[in-house]
Amino acid sequence: MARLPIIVAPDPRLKVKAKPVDKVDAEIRQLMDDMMETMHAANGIGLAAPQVGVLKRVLVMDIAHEDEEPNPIRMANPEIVWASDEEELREEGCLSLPDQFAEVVRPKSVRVRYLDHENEVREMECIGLQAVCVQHEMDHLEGTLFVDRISALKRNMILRKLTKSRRGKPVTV
Ligand code: GNR
Ligand code: NI
Repeated sequence: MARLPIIVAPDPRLKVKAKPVDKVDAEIRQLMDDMMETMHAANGIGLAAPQVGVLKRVLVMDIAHEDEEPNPIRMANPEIVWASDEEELREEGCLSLPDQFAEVVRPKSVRVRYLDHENEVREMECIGLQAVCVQHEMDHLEGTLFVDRISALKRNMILRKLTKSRRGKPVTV
């Protein structure tokens, strides 16, 4: 297991569409495990491979609280096969946009088809925070950040803050 550096916006690697995996083999399983460790260490509830510089359609999630049993979920090539018409507004954050938050509208629940860590096809219905999280992570696989789903005014405020806070610090690769 290894912790991987998380890329912070603005960075061109966060804007690229990630490529599907052929199959979930030992290498992808290792990536999933490293991402899970990285996510837990950063106190995140989700992490997509592009955030650690790997442009593959892989994500991990765990929305369990610290005082609950962990519920780690690993997905490759996720697809939304159904989304509710009903939408919900929720505040989102992102490990690639540290300390920035905004309200985003998304379908309230979604059904996702994916390959699990054993390369088995699975489906999972996500509601509440898990629905928000899986859609947020799948956006990363398209090169989309939550700020791309809010007004240009709010987006530019957030991106300006991040550029400022980065000034004078070395760029992490
Ligand atoms: O840790 C995270 N919390 C979070 C809160 C609300 C909506 C989405 C998220 S995902 C985020 C981790 C992250 O950046 N995943 O890509
Ligand atoms: Ni994110």
